[in-house]
Amino acid sequence: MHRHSNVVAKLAPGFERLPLADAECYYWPHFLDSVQADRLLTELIDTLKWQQDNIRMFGRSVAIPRLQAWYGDKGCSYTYSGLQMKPHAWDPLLKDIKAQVEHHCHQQFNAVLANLYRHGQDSMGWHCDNEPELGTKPILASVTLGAERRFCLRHKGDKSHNFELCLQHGSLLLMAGATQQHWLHSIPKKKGLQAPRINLTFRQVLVEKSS
Ligand SMILES: O=C(O)CCC(=O)C(=O)O
Ligand SMILES: [Mn+2]
Repeated sequence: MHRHSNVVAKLAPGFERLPLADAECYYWPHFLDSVQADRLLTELIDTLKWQQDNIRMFGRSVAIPRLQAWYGDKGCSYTYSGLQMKPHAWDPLLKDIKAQVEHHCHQQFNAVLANLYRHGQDSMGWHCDNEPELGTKPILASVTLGAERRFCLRHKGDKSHNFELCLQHGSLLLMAGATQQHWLHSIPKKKGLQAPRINLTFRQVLVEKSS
């Protein structure tokens, strides 16, 4: 193990590394041009199979504050907070973006979680993406479309150690290395915001041999 080497060795020049200890995160603000980003936002809002999911919290069923949709290769099921998601077959638009992301990140992905934040009251709480299906040191590529929202990061060991950035329309954020091991992330609510935002997190899910 080369402790200080980067997991993501070859990256397109548009990426800039975020100044985070114990993490490997890269941000590309203008990954998609604004024409493509505008078109994708409108089309994905209309065409993806958005659903309102509930999770169990303290023994009660609670509606999560956003809509979501899970797409991927056959067998790429995903479980989080007791919610098992079976993938929809790839949508052509998602497949296109996936190819673009893979090309620039030199990584392969077999599934994507699409989140629709309908307005500023939709959000995502503090979490890390460390589900067993993702393996150790998962690489996640996150494309943002629509309204700008704060993406907050907090170190698990030292809570005073935090960082945030504003994820722009058409941007790409890559999380790799030990990021999920050492950091939590969240999308807080934004007062007064009416405009929607879509986030697509491409993931490589380990497929069970038996499935
Ligand atoms: O909406 C975002 O930018 C974050 C989404 C996220 O963290 C996730 O889907 O796990
Ligand atoms: Mn996440």
